Amino acid sequence: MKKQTLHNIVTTFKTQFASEPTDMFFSPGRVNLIGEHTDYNGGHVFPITLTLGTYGVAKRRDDQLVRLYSVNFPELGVISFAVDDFSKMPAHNWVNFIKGVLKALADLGYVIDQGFELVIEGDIPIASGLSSSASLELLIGVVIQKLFGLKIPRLQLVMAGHQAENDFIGVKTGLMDQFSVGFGAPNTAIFLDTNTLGYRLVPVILRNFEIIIMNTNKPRSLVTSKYNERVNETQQALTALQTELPIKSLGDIDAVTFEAHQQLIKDSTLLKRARHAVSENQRTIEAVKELTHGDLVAFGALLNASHASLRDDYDVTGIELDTLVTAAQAFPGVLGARMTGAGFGGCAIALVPQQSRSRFQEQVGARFHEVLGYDASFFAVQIGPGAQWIGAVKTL
Ligand code: GAF
Repeated sequence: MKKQTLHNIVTTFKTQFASEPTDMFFSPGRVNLIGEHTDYNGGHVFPITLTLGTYGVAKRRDDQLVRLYSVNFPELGVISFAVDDFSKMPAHNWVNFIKGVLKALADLGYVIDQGFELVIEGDIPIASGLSSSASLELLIGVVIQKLFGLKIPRLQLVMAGHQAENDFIGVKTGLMDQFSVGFGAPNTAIFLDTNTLGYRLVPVILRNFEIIIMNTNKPRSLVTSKYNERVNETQQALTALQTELPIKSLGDIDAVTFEAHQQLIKDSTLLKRARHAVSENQRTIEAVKELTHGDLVAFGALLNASHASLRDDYDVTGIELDTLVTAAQAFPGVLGARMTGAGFGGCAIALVPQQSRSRFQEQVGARFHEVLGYDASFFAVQIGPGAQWIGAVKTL
């Protein structure tokens, strides 16, 4: 935990609200190792939670007012609203995620009839595919739980975040991000079956390799419409397959069954989208096996295959991500690289020999600059805990 950030937001809280916060919270970002665009298709995902995330300090109020301030958006100042005001205000930016979760919790029957004050500060690059939004959604979940003494099962907090994203914000995402932020644990990845919600924590042992996140620094424009388009396309492909197969999702079939029935999907674009969803699900299951057996070479090859499928069949990469991934894959000793998250900009990951970190960044960074004319950024992954109450402010 970053003590400096906590000290900073406690001080900001005192300045903005002229009182002391009582409790401190942290909620991480996530990076998905493999299993991309499978979570709304009933497939598997394999994310890890980062030590980067969103910090918050909060205090309950005696009236019904909610007052919020983000160090990342000082230009918005303090935003206030009644705790039962669920109106979406586009100009309020990050606050809509909070309102969405408050509404979802109210829909679940949790009565929150008192307000609170909250200051947050995040160190996840925003709109970079590292789930700054799920981080915020789960942060407010743990804040509410603690401040109002509510016993909310973790899965309900996850569902509330998911509902906020889907119904309030309007991106028809799967459950991966909120689930990962809610259930993440240090040094492990979450192997989640989005069909059953069964999951297993898998130790991430990379020996003398490390995962480097490569940020294109390209804000993900049009991500909502393009993302929802992919959701729609895979649903149409599923409907075509269901005319002969008794399946509920694309995650229910393997590659062999898919090939045997693919002629049911007449449209060539829909066929490619479905092929990605089915093959990526298989790769994810394989990748977890390989990582568990310690075969990092095979694991890395699956990362490469995942990127190719996201580029060629799912069409969610683009020149920025492809440039980074191609340069990373060509770097001596790198075992694999792929885009991560929704795509259309954002971040990629690479499995890099530890001793090559700085040369890797220099070389891949130089290639990116040469092609795109601006800089990418790089950082090594550390796998941290899920969303949590850190403690009372007086213990800081
Ligand atoms: C975004 C979504 F929020 C996730 O649910 C997932 O679909 C991901 O894109 C792509 O794998 O992060």
